[in-house]
Amino acid sequence: MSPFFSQLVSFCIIGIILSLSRNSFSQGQNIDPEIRSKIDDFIQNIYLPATKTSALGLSIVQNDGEVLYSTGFGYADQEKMILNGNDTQFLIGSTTKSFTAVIVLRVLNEKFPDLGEKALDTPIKKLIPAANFTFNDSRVRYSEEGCGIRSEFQYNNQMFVVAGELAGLIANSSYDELFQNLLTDLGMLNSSLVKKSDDFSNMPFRAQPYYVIENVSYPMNTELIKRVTTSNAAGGLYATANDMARYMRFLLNLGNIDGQQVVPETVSTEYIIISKTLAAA
Ligand SMILES: *[C@@H]1O[C@H](CO)[C@@H](O)[C@H](O)[C@H]1NC(C)=O
Ligand SMILES: *[C@@H]1O[C@H](CO)[C@@H](O)[C@H](O)[C@H]1NC(C)=O
Ligand SMILES: *[C@@H]1O[C@H](CO)[C@@H](O)[C@H](O)[C@H]1NC(C)=O
Ligand SMILES: *[C@@H]1O[C@H](CO)[C@@H](O)[C@H](O)[C@H]1NC(C)=O
Ligand SMILES: *[C@@H]1O[C@H](CO)[C@@H](O)[C@H](O)[C@H]1NC(C)=O
Ligand SMILES: CC(=O)N[C@H]1CO[C@H](CO)[C@@H](O)[C@@H]1O
Repeated sequence: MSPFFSQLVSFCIIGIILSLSRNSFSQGQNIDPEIRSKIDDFIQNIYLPATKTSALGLSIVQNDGEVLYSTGFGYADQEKMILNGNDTQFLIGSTTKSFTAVIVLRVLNEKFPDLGEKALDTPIKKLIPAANFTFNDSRVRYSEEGCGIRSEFQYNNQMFVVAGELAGLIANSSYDELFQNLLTDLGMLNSSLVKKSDDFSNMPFRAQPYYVIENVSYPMNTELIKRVTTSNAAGGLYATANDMARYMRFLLNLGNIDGQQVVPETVSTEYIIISKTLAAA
């Protein structure tokens, strides 16, 4: 993990998928007040003070896709005393990678429907001759080699960036445009990728990031966040707790949200199988 990404851990969005029995609450009713007060108490009185986290967004989605709880804790900005809410934007860091995976599968399915899941095992050059990538290229050239290819799992930002670039090339578009299309289709209207042109001073709906040194938290220079724009596919998404609830509903309902099939069910199933395989590895 690069130092930049490790700094991001002090502000985060937590999404929880609860496997609660459907009969626990009546339809449309929100979270059980007793469970809610335990969660609130833990986050407010234990988690935030112990970790010096200024703000935390939480959304809880039941396994069938019903949003049980979507809320914000703490302050989006401690100095200006701006309360954190379920519409406050947070840089969600590496959770962005899961969106990149959806985008890659979506593009491959659109452009190579006949290949099906084999698209992932097809050499890139066959999918897009113009790609012409080598491991000696651009960002990869300056990375230290940690292990041989396919020999072991390694946390890796660069390959997500490459995957995002390739999805853009294959779609004759750009990663950022594909991302924006996905956000629009998912109805994640309060979320966006970081842009070089962002004027953070005019974005009170964005959480001020903090970093912690020896148990004291300091506001971070938001201009530094723009460094992530070279690696948007690995960590450039600003999202809200409400929007992350939509994303969870989309995944839990196999690509469907509000009755609209955003990616085919086959693609979603593939996504889940790959995720489970990786989690088990
Ligand atoms: C950091 O601060 C918290 C809350 O003020 C306190 O509970 C904890 O003991 C402190 N930790 C250290 C290492 O000083
Ligand atoms: C978001 O927060 C507002 C204000 O606390 C609340 O009224 C609303 O129900 C929340 N939204 C969801 C989806 O829980
Ligand atoms: C691929 O890149 C190499 C090295 O830059 C170049 O020599 C070659 O012509 C390129 N091939 C294609 C198909 O663009
Ligand atoms: C990798 O790129 C560097 C810088 O362009 C070049 O000097 C080197 O020869 C390349 N190595 C290989 C194996 O192509
Ligand atoms: C790719 O997009 C460009 C500009 O948007 C367009 O001119 C070109 O025809 C497109 N190429 C293909 C193969 O669709
Ligand atoms: C802070 C912010 O951008 N809020 C917007 C979130 O999305 C809703 C619905 O599009 C808007 O009404 C809010 O203004």
